Amino acid sequence: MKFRKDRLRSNLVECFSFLHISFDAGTEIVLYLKQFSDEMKRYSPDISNAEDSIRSRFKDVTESNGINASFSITKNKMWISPDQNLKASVARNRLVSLLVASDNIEFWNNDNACGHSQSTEKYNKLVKTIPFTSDFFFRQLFDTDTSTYTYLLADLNTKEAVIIDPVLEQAKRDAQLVKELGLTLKYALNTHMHADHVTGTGYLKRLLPGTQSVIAKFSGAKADKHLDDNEIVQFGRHKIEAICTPGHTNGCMSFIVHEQGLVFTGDALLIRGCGRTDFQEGSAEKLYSSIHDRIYKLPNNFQVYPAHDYKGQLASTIIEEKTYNPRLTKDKPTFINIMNNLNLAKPRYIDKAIPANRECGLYDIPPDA
Ligand SMILES: N[C@@H](CCC(=O)N[C@@H](CS)C(=O)NCC(=O)O)C(=O)O
Ligand SMILES: [Fe+2]
Repeated sequence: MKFRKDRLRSNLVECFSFLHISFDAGTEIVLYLKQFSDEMKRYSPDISNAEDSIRSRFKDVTESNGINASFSITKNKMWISPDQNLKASVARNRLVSLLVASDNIEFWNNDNACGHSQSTEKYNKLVKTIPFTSDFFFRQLFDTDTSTYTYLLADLNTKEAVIIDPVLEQAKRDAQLVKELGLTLKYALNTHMHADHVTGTGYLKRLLPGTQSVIAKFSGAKADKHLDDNEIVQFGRHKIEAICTPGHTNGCMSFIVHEQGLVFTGDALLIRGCGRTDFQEGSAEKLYSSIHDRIYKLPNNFQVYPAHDYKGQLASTIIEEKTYNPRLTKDKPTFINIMNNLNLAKPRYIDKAIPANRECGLYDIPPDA
């Protein structure tokens, strides 16, 4: 059963009170099913068995996302007890964000708003993002020459780390940071085969032996590990889901850390912009679908971390981009027209970067490693 869409509650906390979920002592969450389903029926009168749907869907969503929670259902209440290590606030945000993200439970508001741009106008864009769990490490790094962001993520208990989109010229800096923090670099991931800089992957493999290079199967680049759509990459207990978001290149992927409410969008979705589609296997049409059908299906409060920013912006959220991205608030034909008429100069390092990145950076790396 599909509930109708509610973009009314983009703010997770608001959404939460709307759902009438509240806490008992400890980590227990009580979902007041009766009130919730009454509320649902108010917005969506055709729902007959709202309670059953909510119960079964909630269970599916938590189980398929690896949340250990026990359920007990009384007449009007569903008691959800997440595993003991989960703080109540984290559990609440996580469950609600998963619920909101799920395909089959969508909410509906009374103004019938469902389209991309017009409906978002009414939302609260200032969303509460999901707090990181206490065992999650996140660091954003920057290469000023190519305006590239690199991200270091780690499990603070096991010390296993991954790096996303490292840059050759910054590999020594990144390796030093990994060592100083006492981390072990498991994977160097690339969101795509970059055209504007040489990846630091190959050099990091030398500087930090044991590191494995990772890129999309469809990238056409060599690597130790090739990712398929929806494949999971694990470091410690943390998980990244890789999803295909082609358009800038065929092999572009976005990396999602569901639990922390993060998505690394590479050069698919940039802050108030997007990757160009005029070289490699660029396709404005594919990019439009990747963003609308994949990235925008994430919860509104997920934080967006791109591979580049040329204006000093560090991060965004799904709802901000849905609302303010000047290209992606346009309809598809207009978007395609914009993208096909950007007339950008080719990236300065393209002739060096593409052959090097096809070897995942192992080509011509500095001899002093
Ligand atoms: N001026 C930069 C341009 C880099 C560039 O074209 N970057 C690509 C990503 S590989 C892009 O999509 N840029 C989006 C934009 O410039 O709006 C350079 O020469 O490196
Ligand atoms: Fe790129």
